[in-house]
Amino acid sequence: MKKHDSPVPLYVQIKDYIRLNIQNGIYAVNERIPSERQLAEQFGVNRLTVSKALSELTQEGLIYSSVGKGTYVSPAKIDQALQSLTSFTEEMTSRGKKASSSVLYSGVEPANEEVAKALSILPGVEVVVLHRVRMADSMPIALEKSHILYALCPGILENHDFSRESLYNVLRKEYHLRLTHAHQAIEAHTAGEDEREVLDAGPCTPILRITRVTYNDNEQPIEYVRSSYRGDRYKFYTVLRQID
Ligand code: 16G
Repeated sequence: MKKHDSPVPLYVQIKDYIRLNIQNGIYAVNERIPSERQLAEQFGVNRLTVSKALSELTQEGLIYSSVGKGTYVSPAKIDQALQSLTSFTEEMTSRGKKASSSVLYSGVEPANEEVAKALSILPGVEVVVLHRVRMADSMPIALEKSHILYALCPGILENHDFSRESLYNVLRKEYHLRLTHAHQAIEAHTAGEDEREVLDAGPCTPILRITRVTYNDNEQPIEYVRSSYRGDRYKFYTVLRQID
């Protein structure tokens, strides 16, 4: 099975083997995979090599370990197509998951330089700030820090409970704001201290940091959001077509 003369390092071969077994359903979701010792015997390698393979697969979110109990196959990542402007609630609902949030902070503040630039306003102008941990079926998925020009949605924090309500829904239905398009950037990082704490992540957990500015049909910026998504639980995909 393993090829000692292959240019592909042994731990990578073991990773590929486990990944393939997961993809083919041979190792099923939430089921235990062979132990480090069994894999080491099967591949004729030392346990350190297997341990390296398992630790990288853990970081990639394919498997997880339970102390003293073994290593298990993770549930599939939640994936989001980068094509349409959707809210977290819409994304989760369309997958049959229940969206909820834990509100870490909410308030009205003067915009700092960064927020002012993103929203095309002057620093010091009042913005609504909302920090939420977003959850799918009670599992923490992302930390989102949203900023919206206060003048566009006065009273929003007093009248709504964003631990259960959708921000986009309120902005659209109550404040009649048309959210038509967004500019979004995605960068990879490992979890920082605040992300580790609120997302229940480890120091090596991959994080997708996203910044989004959402506009109305007059090109007016409506919201500026900085999010941190757990890269081991979430993935973004896009369809690419050849330009004629
Ligand atoms: C999504 C958006 C975020 C928006 C939120 C509203 C990304 C990366 N971000 O999470 O910008 O504020 O949805 O969600 O997709 P809500 O309507 O469920 O509160």
